[in-house]
Amino acid sequence: MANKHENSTVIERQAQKLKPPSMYKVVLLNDDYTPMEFVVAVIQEYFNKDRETAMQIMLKVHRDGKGVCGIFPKDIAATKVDLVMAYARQAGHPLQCVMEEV
Ligand code: TYC
Repeated sequence: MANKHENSTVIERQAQKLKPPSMYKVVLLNDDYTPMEFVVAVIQEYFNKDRETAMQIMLKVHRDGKGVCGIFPKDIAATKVDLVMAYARQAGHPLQCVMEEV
């Protein structure tokens, strides 16, 4: 902030107040129609999980209704959601993918 006083200008140091960017969980939701194998493939391909981890996440979603596939900065999370939703629609499945602020 510039502070004018008797022909002199003092530039005061701004307090450091930047927060680290918010992170977002990318979450898959359960439904009754999307094949388990499709969900496992999605988790492997879009979230870089091995087959065993992808199977565990899929089964957690199937049992509990939702499950976290990864945690990312906002723009990356939004892109993952868009890509997964587009892939599911193109394949004709009602799979839902959403993001939640951590
Ligand atoms: N419930 C689905 C079935 O029995 C499988 C499924 C798992 C669907 C995870 C969506 O996010 C999901 N075929």
